[in-house]
Amino acid sequence: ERRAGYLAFDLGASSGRAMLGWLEGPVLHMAEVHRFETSLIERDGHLFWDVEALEQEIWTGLQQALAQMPALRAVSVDSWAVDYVLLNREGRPLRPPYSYRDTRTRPMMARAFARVAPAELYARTGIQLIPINTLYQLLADLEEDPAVLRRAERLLLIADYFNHRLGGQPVVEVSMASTTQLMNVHTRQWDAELLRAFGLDFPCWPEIVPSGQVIGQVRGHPSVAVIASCSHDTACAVAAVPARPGTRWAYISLGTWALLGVERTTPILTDAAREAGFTHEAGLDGTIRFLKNLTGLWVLQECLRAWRQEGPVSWEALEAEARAAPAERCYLDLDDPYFFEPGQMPERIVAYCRQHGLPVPESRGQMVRAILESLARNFRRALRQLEALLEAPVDTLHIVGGGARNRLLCQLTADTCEVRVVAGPAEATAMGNLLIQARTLGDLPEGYTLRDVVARSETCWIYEPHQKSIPQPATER
Ligand code: LFR
Repeated sequence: ERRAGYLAFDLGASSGRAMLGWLEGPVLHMAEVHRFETSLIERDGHLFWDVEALEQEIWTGLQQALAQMPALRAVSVDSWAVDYVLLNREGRPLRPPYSYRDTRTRPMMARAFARVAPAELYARTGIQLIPINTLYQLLADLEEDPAVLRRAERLLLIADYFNHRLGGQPVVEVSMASTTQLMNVHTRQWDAELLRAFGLDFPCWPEIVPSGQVIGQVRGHPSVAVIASCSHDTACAVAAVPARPGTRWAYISLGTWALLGVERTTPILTDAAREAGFTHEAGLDGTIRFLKNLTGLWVLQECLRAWRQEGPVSWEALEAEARAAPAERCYLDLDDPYFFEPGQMPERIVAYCRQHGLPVPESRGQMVRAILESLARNFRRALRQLEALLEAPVDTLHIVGGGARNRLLCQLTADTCEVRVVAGPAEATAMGNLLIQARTLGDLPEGYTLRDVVARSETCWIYEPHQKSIPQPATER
């Protein structure tokens, strides 16, 4: 039995898990109590999330957590962004929510720009112009099924929906709200003029609440608070980057996506920033995540998924093979929409190489190498764009999220970007979620910031460019 603590649900595009956390002085301890798949449903050629199944898993996770920690103090859900659930008057979904990988939004950006010019949209929201945004999904709804929006009592984004199912108020937390591209970057409220301009001024828009707020109690467990930590997973991850004040640091939150950027207090709403695809997402304590969405481990995950259907695959063996494979034979533009949809990834890579006159990878190891090198090159391009926009160099690149465990990728990134990489925590998202809960309840020890606690709780690893030795720990413990 464990002492009092917090429960984070972290829902990712491929899996979700329930993580218990508790503090001993300035050190956060964690234990995973439940893990489950986040299943996509394919129906009539469209992709949906199975929120009913996810909710079941969340209640199961809660039971497991309570069994291990009866004195649980709070719970909070975080998830990927932009996707939303439309609720009827009884608070039930009007339909399963679409996945942002669904192709229905493809023509919608052009439609949107016919109503509001891209420069104006960016000036108001600060959000990058990419088709996954809630805005373009809603425009697709307006065309295909306008009645569903009129019937919707409420629109909640994924994590906010589950916080509500657990017992919290039906609100949207600000880090999540920003990703819709309908929140004003200055006021941090829904942009009423944009809603009108797009014909989206329905009564379904919920209140936007700040990060780190108690929004209710768990149904059936009134002693457990429901907290809106940061509903957006990337906001949790960046809140937990163990950066040292005074360094010029950037981060890559590296999971299915690679979110590369910096934390700021003021926006950079220039044409150059818009054209380079940098966004301004709302973060903890009024911060801004000035970052760019790059494809992360998605293509690799899809290859692994395909190979695992043929038999067991050991990542260790694959990584060793990739290390031994010849370097820099083929560059794949992983941000090409060609790689965006799920399925048949190894075959698609081969076809891509043929089409582009590139040497076709002859083994799984070679394919992994091509993917990782291509990622590192994309990181370099984005990092140089970032430095140009900031008019200042970056001296430390923090890699957080699952990708921090990928040693070959961390070293390739340091080499290719010519920058010191500090890798870890791999569990940044869960740590951010848990520590925002702890802070909300006033449980962080006196004199410690959230980032101080992360730095003391985790061993991170330093990769210098072109180093031949094994990575060194960067620990403050
Ligand atoms: C990462 C992430 C990104 C967001 C993408 C789609 O999990 O939340 O920040 O752009 O998923 O929602």
